[in-house]
Amino acid sequence: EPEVPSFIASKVSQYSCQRKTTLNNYNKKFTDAFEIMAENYEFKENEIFCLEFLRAASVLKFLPFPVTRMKDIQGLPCMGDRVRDVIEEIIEEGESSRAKEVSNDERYKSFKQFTSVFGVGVKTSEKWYRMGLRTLEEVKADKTLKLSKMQKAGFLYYEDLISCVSKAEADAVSLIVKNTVCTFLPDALVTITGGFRRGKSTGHDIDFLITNPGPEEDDELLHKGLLLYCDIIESTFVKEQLPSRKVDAMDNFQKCFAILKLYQPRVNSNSYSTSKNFDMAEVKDWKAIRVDLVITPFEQYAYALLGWTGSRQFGRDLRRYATHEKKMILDNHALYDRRERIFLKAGSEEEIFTHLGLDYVEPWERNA
Ligand code: DCP
Ligand code: MG
Repeated sequence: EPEVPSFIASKVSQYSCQRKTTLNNYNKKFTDAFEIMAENYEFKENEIFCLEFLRAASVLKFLPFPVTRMKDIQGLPCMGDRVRDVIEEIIEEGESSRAKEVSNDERYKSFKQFTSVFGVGVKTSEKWYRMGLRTLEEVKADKTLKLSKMQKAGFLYYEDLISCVSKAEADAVSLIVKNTVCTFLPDALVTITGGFRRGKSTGHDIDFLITNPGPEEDDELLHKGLLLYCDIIESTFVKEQLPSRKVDAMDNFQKCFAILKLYQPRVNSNSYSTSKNFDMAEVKDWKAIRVDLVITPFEQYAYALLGWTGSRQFGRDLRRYATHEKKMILDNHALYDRRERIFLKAGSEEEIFTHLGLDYVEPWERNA
């Protein structure tokens, strides 16, 4: 007695770019456990095991029903032994002892704290952990540490940055960014990407893609005002270079990992403002918000939009699909057909899916 008659497990693709995954997750208790396991493997730099759990999480996010028996996952892709053990225990015991062990593990807890700071990744966490540091208080107290500019900003605005960005805040920032960009480049296109474009109601940051249609490129834009903290990474894109084959490659766009100062509406006012309210100077009337600004040449816009909309897992699977099923190489700049030895141009995301022989997947169906 299958709960959804049209659902056939053996027809589920191993690639999330061939599945439609909305934010409606019936299997959160499983996927939360998988994500803890994956994160722990990421902290141990074990990419294979990390991806195994992320792929399994992505398959269960796609299922149109909650898993209640082992029979429910029969025939599904990405259900290896390690994954099945976790599922089985959650079905029987209500929770996973492995995931629980991990979340109480000293190393995991320290890495989780360290990487919650803007500018701190696995490498820095590893270094701090080896030095015997375990908590952020210990890191802050250690005056011998040489923090990067990014990490200093991360500590300075820590409380604001760990509190989620709401959709309302994203919309407010979007207006500010659009207005500011338009004063420099009146024809520029500014698009919110990342989780908000996929329909999420909160995020850890706001991602923007900026392009200027027409011949001239503008690399001046990011070098002007508005930002509390901004680390500008210059474009390193070289024309005609082959797309990167790395699973999680950084792209070469000019970009800026910024912290924006968003003034909160005053009492009795419902509008956001970027100008300081001097009469309320004693209360903090702003919130620090993480913003990624990515500048792309117009002809790469569709590829950049697809890449920056994510989800991360959806992007990984698109690239894996291109490589293994199509003998093509995809990254955030371009799609290269290795058989024909040509770059495939695209003016929209739909065209990229068509080049890859895939059915179009809407942004809100890419929550893999
Ligand atoms: N991305 C990318 N290259 C990078 C960084 C990110 O292609 N160097 C892509 C993958 C992500 C998307 O951009 O899905 C946005 O990155 P985020 O880390 O902001 O992820 P989300 O927006 O999906 O999540 P959150 O809601 O936590 O911000
Ligand atoms: Mg984001």
